[in-house]
Amino acid sequence: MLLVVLIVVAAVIVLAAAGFVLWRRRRPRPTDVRRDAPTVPAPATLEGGLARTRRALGERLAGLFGGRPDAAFWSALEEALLAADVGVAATVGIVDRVRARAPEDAAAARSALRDEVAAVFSGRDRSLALRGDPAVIVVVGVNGSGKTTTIAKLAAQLQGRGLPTLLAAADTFRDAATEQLGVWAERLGVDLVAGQQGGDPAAVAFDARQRARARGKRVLVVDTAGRLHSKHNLMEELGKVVRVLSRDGGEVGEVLLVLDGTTGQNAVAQARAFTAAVGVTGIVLTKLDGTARGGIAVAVEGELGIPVKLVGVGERVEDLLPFDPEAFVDALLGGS
Ligand SMILES: Nc1nc2c(ncn2[C@@H]2O[C@H](COP(=O)(O)OP(=O)(O)OP(=O)(O)O)[C@@H](O)[C@H]2O)c(=O)[nH]1
Ligand SMILES: [Mg+2]
Repeated sequence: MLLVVLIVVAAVIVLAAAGFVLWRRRRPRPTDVRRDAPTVPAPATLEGGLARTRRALGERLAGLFGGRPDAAFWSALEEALLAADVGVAATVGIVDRVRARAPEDAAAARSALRDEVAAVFSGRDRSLALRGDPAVIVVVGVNGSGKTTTIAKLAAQLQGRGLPTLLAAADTFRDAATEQLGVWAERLGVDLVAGQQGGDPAAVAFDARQRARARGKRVLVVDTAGRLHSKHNLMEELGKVVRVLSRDGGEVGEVLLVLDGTTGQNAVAQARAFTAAVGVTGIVLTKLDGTARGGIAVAVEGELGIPVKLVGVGERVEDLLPFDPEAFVDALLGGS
């Protein structure tokens, strides 16, 4: 009897061991898992974001810079810059200055062009002004330009720099605007203050600043409702938001205007109107990834003298980059 029990126990042990070995063999090894896993998304780059613009402009310029800088060359260069949305005023100015240098050949013209485009961006501070307690950033722009998405990206960067940030959902106009920012806030682990639908955006912003102070936040970022730059009363409402935040020992360090990079020359008109109404301190150019006309950065900064501070090159939270003029000119025209 004892012998039978021993045989059964031994058989169970052998079977269990065989089963374990088989199970280990079938289980994917860590290396297999890594090979099958989706690849980590590549970090966003200005060069990547401007790929379409570079292709379109590059094609035109490549043909051009093979020849001599004669009259046909100068008008073709103007056309190429206009097609990339550099704008009439900036294009005429740049081409005149390149021409005045009397380049002897196409290579010299190309290098002069690079210098003159870079000169449009020179001498401006592109860092975010984070003065005040808390530092206040008000984000404005027309409908759908990318304000809320930019705010989410920006909040992630600020918190990543160790600056506790509070978001104010002062878009009390559009249905679901607060929810949209709320989803981002939850995903990023950033605090949010919201008001009532249809409420006064200036009151929401003021209340948010009190709470930011009470909670020891370093930065308050205020989302506002998209508005047509030609609607006087809506621009007035925005003026009130900025005025209220400047009271009571407060200061608005940045009014960031978000411009959709695919809009074309209308972006310049938007920049003019928002600057007149609320004193824009910096431009965020979004959706550069979706356009072959990234030259709009030259038009806006060249005509208004307001620094482009950030660029959006995609919909992911990491797709917001500081605007680096040198990298921009290289990406636009190819390295010299
Ligand atoms: N491809 C691309 N899409 C972007 C970028 N920035 C924003 N978007 C998209 O643009 C659309 C509008 O973005 P929102 O952030 O809602 O724009 P908004 O200005 O807050 O819109 P309103 O509040 O309605 O005025 C969304 O689908 C975003 O994902 C960008 O840099 N690249
Ligand atoms: Mg929005």
